[in-house]
Amino acid sequence: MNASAPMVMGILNVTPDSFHDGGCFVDLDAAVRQASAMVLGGADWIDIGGESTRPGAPSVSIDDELARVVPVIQAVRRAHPSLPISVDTTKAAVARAALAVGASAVNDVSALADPDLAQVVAGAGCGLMLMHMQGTPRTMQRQPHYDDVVAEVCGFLLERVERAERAGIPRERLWIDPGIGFGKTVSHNLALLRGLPTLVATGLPVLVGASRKSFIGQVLGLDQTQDRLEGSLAVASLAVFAGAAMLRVHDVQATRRAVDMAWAVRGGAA
Ligand code: PMM
Repeated sequence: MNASAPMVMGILNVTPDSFHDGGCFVDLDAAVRQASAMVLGGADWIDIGGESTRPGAPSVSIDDELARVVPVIQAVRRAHPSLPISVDTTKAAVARAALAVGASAVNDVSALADPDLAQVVAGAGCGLMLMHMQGTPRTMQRQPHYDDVVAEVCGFLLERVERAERAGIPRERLWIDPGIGFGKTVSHNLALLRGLPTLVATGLPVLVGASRKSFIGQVLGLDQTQDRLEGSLAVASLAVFAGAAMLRVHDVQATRRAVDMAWAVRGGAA
């Protein structure tokens, strides 16, 4: 069980096409202002990404991704010298450049699909978030299938944890994430949220990213991502109750309050 209150990771997508905030923070000043607002709202981490992973999204070249994320990480680091910053990338070259300008961890939604990424993380001595995905963003929502979604996602993540450890990344620097919305139907997502205690029981810190995702829209009948705050807060609160260690969210201040309240009801780590 976590010893301290769960953390809140604020999302900063510097992409033209992310599903909720695409295009909002492409400008450098706007990105830094948003990071500062999230810190003020109670963010423990800021996750900076330059490649949209929404279903069907086209892939982005290394050069384009570097041009998007490196200046933003540099500027956010300058404004917040001790803020934990993760770079949301699947590419070793992008991770290397991001770490060189001040990122503190790599958030890899492909969980080491790039064989060089583990070496980069091991060499930098930084943290690594490993997320489960079935397929690729281009194909993942076509016909996701599992016999036992919780067992399969947990087994996959433990295999990737082993791969990371073999590459020289100590377990203490790893996070696992069920990958809500990545190759999952609504019922797979709900089953994974109900099954979070299975992931928590691994002893690894569990990161959950459900903020404003489409399964919330499908459950509540809300097409617009702008209308999904309450659903997101409900999921965040329940994830905290189940033992999640960090929530990756768009709405930092609201989530911070929901998380702290859920944590108090849970009785802290007790
Ligand atoms: N979701 C998105 C992107 N990166 N990283 C982790 N670890 N977990 C997630 O659930 C996750 C992620 C997609 O959402 P976005 O477009 O809002 O960034």
